[in-house]
Amino acid sequence: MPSESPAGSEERNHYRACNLCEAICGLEIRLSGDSITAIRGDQADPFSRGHICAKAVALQDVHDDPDRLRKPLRRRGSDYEEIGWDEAFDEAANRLAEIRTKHGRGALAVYAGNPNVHNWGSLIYGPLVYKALRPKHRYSATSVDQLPHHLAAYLMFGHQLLLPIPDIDRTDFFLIIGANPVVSNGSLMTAPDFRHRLKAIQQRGGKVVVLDPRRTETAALADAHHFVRPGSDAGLLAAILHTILNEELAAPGRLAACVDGLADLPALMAPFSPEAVAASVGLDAEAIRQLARAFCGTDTAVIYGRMGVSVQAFGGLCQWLINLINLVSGNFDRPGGAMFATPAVDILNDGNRGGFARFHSRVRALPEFGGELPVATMAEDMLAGGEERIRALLTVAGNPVLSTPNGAQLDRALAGLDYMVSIDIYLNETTRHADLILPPTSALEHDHYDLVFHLLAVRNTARYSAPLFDPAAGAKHDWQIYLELARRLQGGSLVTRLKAALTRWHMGRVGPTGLLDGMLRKGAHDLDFRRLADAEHGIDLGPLEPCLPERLFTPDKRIDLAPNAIVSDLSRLRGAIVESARRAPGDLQLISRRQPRSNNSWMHNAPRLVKGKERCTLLIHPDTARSSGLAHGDNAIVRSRVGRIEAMVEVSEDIMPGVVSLPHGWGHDRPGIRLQVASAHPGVSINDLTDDQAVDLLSGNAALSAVPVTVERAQEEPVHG
Ligand SMILES: Nc1nc2c(c(=O)[nH]1)N[C@H]1C(S)=C(S)[C@@H](COP(=O)(O)OP(=O)(O)OC[C@H]3O[C@@H](n4cnc5c(=O)[nH]c(N)nc54)[C@H](O)[C@@H]3O)O[C@H]1N2
Ligand SMILES: Nc1nc2c(c(=O)[nH]1)N[C@H]1C(S)=C(S)[C@@H](COP(=O)(O)OP(=O)(O)OC[C@H]3O[C@@H](n4cnc5c(=O)[nH]c(N)nc54)[C@H](O)[C@@H]3O)O[C@H]1N2
Ligand code: SF4
Ligand SMILES: [Mo]
Repeated sequence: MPSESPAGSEERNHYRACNLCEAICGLEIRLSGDSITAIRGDQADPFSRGHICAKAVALQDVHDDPDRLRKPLRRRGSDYEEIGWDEAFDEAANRLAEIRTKHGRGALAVYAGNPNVHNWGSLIYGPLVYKALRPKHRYSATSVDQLPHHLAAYLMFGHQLLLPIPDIDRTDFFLIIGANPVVSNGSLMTAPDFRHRLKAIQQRGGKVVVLDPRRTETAALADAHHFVRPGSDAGLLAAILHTILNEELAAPGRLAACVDGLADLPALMAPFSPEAVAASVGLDAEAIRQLARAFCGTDTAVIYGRMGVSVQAFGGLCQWLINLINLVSGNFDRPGGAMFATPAVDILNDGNRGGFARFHSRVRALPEFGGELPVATMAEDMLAGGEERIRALLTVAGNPVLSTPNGAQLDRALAGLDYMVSIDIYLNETTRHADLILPPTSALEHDHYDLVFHLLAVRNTARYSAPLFDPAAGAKHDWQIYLELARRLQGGSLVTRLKAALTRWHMGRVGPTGLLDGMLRKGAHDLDFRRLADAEHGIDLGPLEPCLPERLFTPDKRIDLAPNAIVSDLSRLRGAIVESARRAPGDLQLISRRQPRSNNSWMHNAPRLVKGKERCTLLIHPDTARSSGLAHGDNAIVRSRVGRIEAMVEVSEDIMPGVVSLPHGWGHDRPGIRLQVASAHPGVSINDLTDDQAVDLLSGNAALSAVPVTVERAQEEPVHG
């Protein structure tokens, strides 16, 4: 209930879901008049139960940020001028259409970044622009992230979004490989308050085991942690499966009746005995066997792997093997194993099911997935001459200069484009190359429903967030920007244009809010907009439930355990295991890390999140530091095939010898950006070291992990620190 404060301004609470990460925590935002006085966890949210992290308060900082763009900006020479919306829409559409007419669709590209997935306006209305513009080159942050998960899901279950979620609230054995949910708050596993969920596993007598080249914040809470060599996981996972099959621990249960290829697995795994992979992984064969036995010896168990086993040279094989281990051990579509959510709005039926290798990238011929090309090829497809060279780019909520491999090369490529438009709230490392920036409203100025994360959640829940503030005068939501651009860009026959106009008219009239009611009514939980909106803390819809084979999207409702495209990649893995034996003891590998007060590249302009000691440090084991002539606090030069950076050394036993780690999302020292706070805490970009040529050849995902680097002591004093 609103109450009067002593000053007389009305005090009230507003409840909403946080849109910053996949945990979608419920927030209680305290207001006095129109000012936010506190942001806390919403204790009454049935899913997040009051949990929030340090980033939530920065929603206010972003909203109030004087650097956040509020009007369209047009470049004039090296500066920008504010212009009106209509002029901006006309100019953007005219220039893009002009380039399309002159050079064809091959000259156009779109890059969509991560916050799109956290913004339902973008998710629903973005496709209108893509359809109207019809760029030949589409990219997104997916191919520096979870692409292998989609590939495995598409080839095995028939839909790229039918992603298995670890049922952590009921499992007895949680095996985590290449993920750090205590810091990331979970990914492709929406699990707010992960820390307590992990502790609950232990309190009911279960075990948590972490496999990671760093003893992470998650590993520190686990029952066991093993260091594994970066990039060696596919071999390790294959050896676990090998053990399960060889020791007759397999028990796929009910699902045996709807899988194909089970009988092929022993032969496929034969080359990957624990002995064959042990040296490359850095774990002895007996330890690998024990892991497999412990996994199968528990009532319920689930293995879950994220970024560390996705953004690497064998990401596709890793995600396939993870699914197989869960399936073959009988921990699939069963409480305590890997399951599927039943969201109140099911985007699977209408969504893009996937599609693989129907066309290829221009220079390197890497395969598309779901209509998108691997972003590791974007810069070369701008730089290399010839037909279909990319000349114009639209970026939406993305910062690929900092987030994609060989960012410095992309930086140069963007500078050479004929035209670039960005839909973004900041003038940052990427958008500084735009001729035009179209800034949408802040997250607190629009309403929200998580179309994606309820689908990826460890429990079925639903939550609608009303807008907190009215949009600033003249401001436009992301979805309104898309509608305006789509209207101006739509081509095709008269019939196509009329159909598109009708769709836009309807979608423009009702907005995402108006579409939600219909989506809820079609869903499995028989909800409607009113009921959902009235439940301001969200609605609990119960635990995950078994749903196979009905939920499968394969035409025969069967799971393909051994898709040809994936199986044929096993020979590349065999080669890499042999090759790894030739690695010299002094060879170093670089990996990334996430930090509690960072959110990819775009929240370093929030003063509360960047204050304190330098965080963009190079983590290195004491033995490696010694043999490299480095000491704690030194400034180190790190070199890779593509670049060189300098960072302060942080010596730590928590990282594997021979491995070094830098956080990602930093590097705010590029000229021309308008991020006052971030510029004062620039750090360096790890993606000036990661290699655009290093990809998972199967999926096309960037291999951001296990980058070969050298380190040495810089002569000068540290630049940051
Ligand atoms: N080396 C290395 N690289 C990585 C990773 C790593 O672990 N290591 N992680 C990868 C992963 S998982 C991801 S998801 C990518 C992220 O890659 P990107 O999505 O390219 O980068 P972000 O840093 O998320 O940038 C988001 C952009 O969206 C803008 N923005 C924020 N909110 C909104 C909004 O509501 N509307 C609009 N229009 N714009 C908005 C921000 O200003 C910013 O420019 O980075 C990847 N890169
Ligand atoms: N605080 C915070 N939270 C975030 C984000 C953020 O930037 N900051 N970003 C959000 C986004 S977009 C995403 S996708 C999620 C990601 O969520 P996670 O995947 O949980 O996060 P990461 O920290 O990237 O975890 C990857 C782990 O893999 C390890 N690793 C690296 N290379 C290898 C390898 O070769 N093998 C193995 N086994 N492990 C390896 C790393 O040491 C790290 O611990 O986090 C989300 N949440
Ligand atoms: S964990 Fe994620 S969703 Fe929860 S408060 Fe932090 S940033 Fe927001
Ligand atoms: Mo991500």
